[in-house]
Amino acid sequence: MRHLILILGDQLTTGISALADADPAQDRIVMAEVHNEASYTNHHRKKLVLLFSAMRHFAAALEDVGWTVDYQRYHPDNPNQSLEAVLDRTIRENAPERVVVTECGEWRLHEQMMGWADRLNCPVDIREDTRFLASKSEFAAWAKDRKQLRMEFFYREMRRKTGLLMTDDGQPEGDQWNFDADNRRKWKGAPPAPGPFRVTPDALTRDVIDSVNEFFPDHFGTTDDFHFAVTHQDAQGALEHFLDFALPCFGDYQDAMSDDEDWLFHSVLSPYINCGLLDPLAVCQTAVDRYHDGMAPLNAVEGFVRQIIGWREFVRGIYWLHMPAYAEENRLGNTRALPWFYWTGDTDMHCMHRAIDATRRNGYAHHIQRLMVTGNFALLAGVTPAEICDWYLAVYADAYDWVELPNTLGMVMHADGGYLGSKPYAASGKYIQRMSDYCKHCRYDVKQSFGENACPFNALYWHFVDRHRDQFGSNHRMGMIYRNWDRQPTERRDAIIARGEHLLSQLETL
Ligand code: FAD
Ligand code: DLZ
Ligand code: SF4
Repeated sequence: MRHLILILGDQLTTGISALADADPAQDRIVMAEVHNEASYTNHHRKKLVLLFSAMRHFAAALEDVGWTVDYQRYHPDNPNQSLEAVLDRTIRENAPERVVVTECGEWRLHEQMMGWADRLNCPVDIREDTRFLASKSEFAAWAKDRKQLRMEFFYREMRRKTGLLMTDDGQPEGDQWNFDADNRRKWKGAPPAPGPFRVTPDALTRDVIDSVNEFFPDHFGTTDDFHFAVTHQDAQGALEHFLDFALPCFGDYQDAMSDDEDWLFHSVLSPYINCGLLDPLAVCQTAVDRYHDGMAPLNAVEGFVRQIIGWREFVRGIYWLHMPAYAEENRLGNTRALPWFYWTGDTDMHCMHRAIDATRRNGYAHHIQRLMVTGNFALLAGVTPAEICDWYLAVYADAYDWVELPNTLGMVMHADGGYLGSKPYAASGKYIQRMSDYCKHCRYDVKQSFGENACPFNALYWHFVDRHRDQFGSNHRMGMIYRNWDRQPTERRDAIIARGEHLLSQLETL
């Protein structure tokens, strides 16, 4: 046999580089559901169902077109519970000339992969993941010699590189690179939000649901109402659903949150893009086509494209540029444990309860819930970055270390010194009130900063500002905030700080 081709659970596309020169007559594919991948974090049960079912459907599709696929279904009694052990067995059985694999998305597995050739006594060809616009080395070259790495400038490079939303004479469409300032409307129930694309689970998916419930009873979240796409065709359906019903409003309500709607006008495409069911560039191209066809406004399409060719590529670049030291960063010196209500949703803070409860039910929360509610609270409360990072890695169907870590440790926790934002995204309850209707349903009073019923975000916000004066006092983007704080009467500041101290001493009870 010539090549043994390993396809990982988040590489489910025939476009993957490991298959580039593959030949079904000479090569064999191996795919495996293994304990080590399924339990390196407390993966949401919907994520396990999504990946195992999508892997099984993909393997079946490969077999339909003539491939031999050596596929291991998950069972706790399987003797080989790591990808390396499965490879070891298949190498012994097939004696391939070499193993071929596309580079993976996590440092943890990457380190293991680097030792495979020696330990398995077989050459291993690790290929670049060409699903990304910027390779690791391209990003490193862009970053080299720059004093500051800013997403906005990297994004412009990616716009030029792809030609997306660029005019024939090389200018950004609409004479502006970024329409973020237009994308901050509160949503008051109209226009109606479409809800996500839903697929009724087929027999194979139902089988996976039963296995996940049987073998992963302690994992976070529920498999109830599983409706994710698990095939390329259905993921394409999800993309079209988004383009038809949500994209036109994506920009306007990008930062909005609602007590009634879990998904608003977000695409809910990250679970598919990240595991290979959708191609990121093709997704962007179809959105841009909608703009050119007059079906979606520029602020929506530009905002959407920026998230994918800008933020998504940028965070991956930061990850590989700085790992493994990146995961250890804790520049604000946080030491607090993650409150237990992150796992249960059992808190009186209504915004937190709703964001965590949606996460538990759906394996999904949209960006503003992740950033400005659960993330913001962890930042203000001074939670240890490693603990909050592990939570985000566990609870979302789209979570992989390369994208979760920079978003959490960098964007939310500002623990890396500021690669993902020149100032922390810290906010008081006022922001949450402005962008949502959560506060109307809350036992806390968003207008108060101290006293028993005062919104915890308010005192924690000022406590954060005050305790980090050394880090942020000279940041010109925070000058106004410090001036506002310093202008407040001493008694008021003392009362707020005392309330903050009190809250920090009993986070679990909020
Ligand atoms: P939309 O709002 O519809 O955006 C469109 C697409 O843009 C997404 O599908 C995604 O591919 C991309 N995108 C948007 N924002 C980002 C971003 N900041 N970084 C990378 N890609 C982005 N995204 C993940 O894919 N996996 C994660 O593990 C993850 N963890 C996060 C943790 C925190 C603390 C925060 C603040 C954000 C995280 N994000 C993560 C980014 C973002 O929240 C999700 O990509 C988005 O909510 C997915 O939902 P959607 O597909 O409806 O996105
Ligand atoms: C996330 C995940 C899970 C839950 N299970 C598997 C698995 O059983 N087999 C597999 O090949 N991949 C799985 N994955 C995806 C891998 O963890 C992913 O490839 C690495 O984390 C690198 O991104
Ligand atoms: Fe959240 Fe505070 Fe509003 Fe309650 S009052 S929903 S805790 S921001």
